[in-house]
Amino acid sequence: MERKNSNVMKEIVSALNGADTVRIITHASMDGDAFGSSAALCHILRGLGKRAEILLEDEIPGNLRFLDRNYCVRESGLPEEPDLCVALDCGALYRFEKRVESYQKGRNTINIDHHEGNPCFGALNWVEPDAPATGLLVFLLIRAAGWEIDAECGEALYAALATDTGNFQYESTNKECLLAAAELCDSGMDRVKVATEIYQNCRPEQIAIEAIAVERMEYLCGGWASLSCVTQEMLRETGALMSETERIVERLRGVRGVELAVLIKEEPDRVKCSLRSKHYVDVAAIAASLGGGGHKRAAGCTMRCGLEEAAARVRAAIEKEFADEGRDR
Ligand SMILES: [Mn+2]
Repeated sequence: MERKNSNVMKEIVSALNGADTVRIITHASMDGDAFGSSAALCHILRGLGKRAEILLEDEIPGNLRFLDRNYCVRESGLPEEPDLCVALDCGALYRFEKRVESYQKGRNTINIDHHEGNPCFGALNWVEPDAPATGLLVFLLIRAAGWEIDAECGEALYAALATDTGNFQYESTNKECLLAAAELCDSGMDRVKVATEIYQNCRPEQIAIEAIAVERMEYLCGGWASLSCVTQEMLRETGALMSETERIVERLRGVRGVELAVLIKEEPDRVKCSLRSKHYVDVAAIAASLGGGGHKRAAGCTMRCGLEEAAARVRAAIEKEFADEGRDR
């Protein structure tokens, strides 16, 4: 497939080829695409004899730890100014706010991403909002460079594609992505292992908090929208971690008739909000109106206020969307 950004892809390949030290950064609260695409690139670069690391600011979610092969550091082991810093799957600098300085210390900086509205904060930017996952861009990059995809790289990229497409269900799942997944099956990776590690590997604490959130779910706008929350008290009560609440919003969207689903998450110092839509609502626009961003069918925002105030703002945004939507019909 001819890509509109094939020139920048070539420039990125030559920047990677020319670098000896590479710091990879992905967003905080990593998901499978963030960590899978980072692990794949780190593995490839180390295989090429380079010093590469993934610099983290928080924990790797339990169901993604199988992808880590000592790629991650919390204190950089590289020179303060590495040859190259690569941001993967980061729609904006605030997605890795504690490491912005480390990123900008790179002699050269690259930004590879698929979030709408990415402000192109790198020196070299490859941003494709139509791509279903950053993992697909990393796959295309590796293939264009002629680097070999072995089993370890294959499973990391497959994890990236599978998670960001909701197991190849979302409308972003295009033919190119399915062909890439098929090609990754030739890498020798164990596709079933990836699926069971990621999806059939929950701690009972996770199931417990999912149950409470589903029980507390409420319907808005006559069942057109669904809303629930995760509070600090629920985390204490169940022993679950915030990273174990990622699937809840998918459950909320899964209800027949629901177009828009929202999960409000109370963190110690702020409130985060995950938004999903099924067919047509542009949740990236709603998230943007609340100070966040993302994709048309999956987006998020962070609010510096209490849970009650955040919930009120979110409800107002949902009701406004429903009213506007009714006017269009
Ligand atoms: Mn992604």
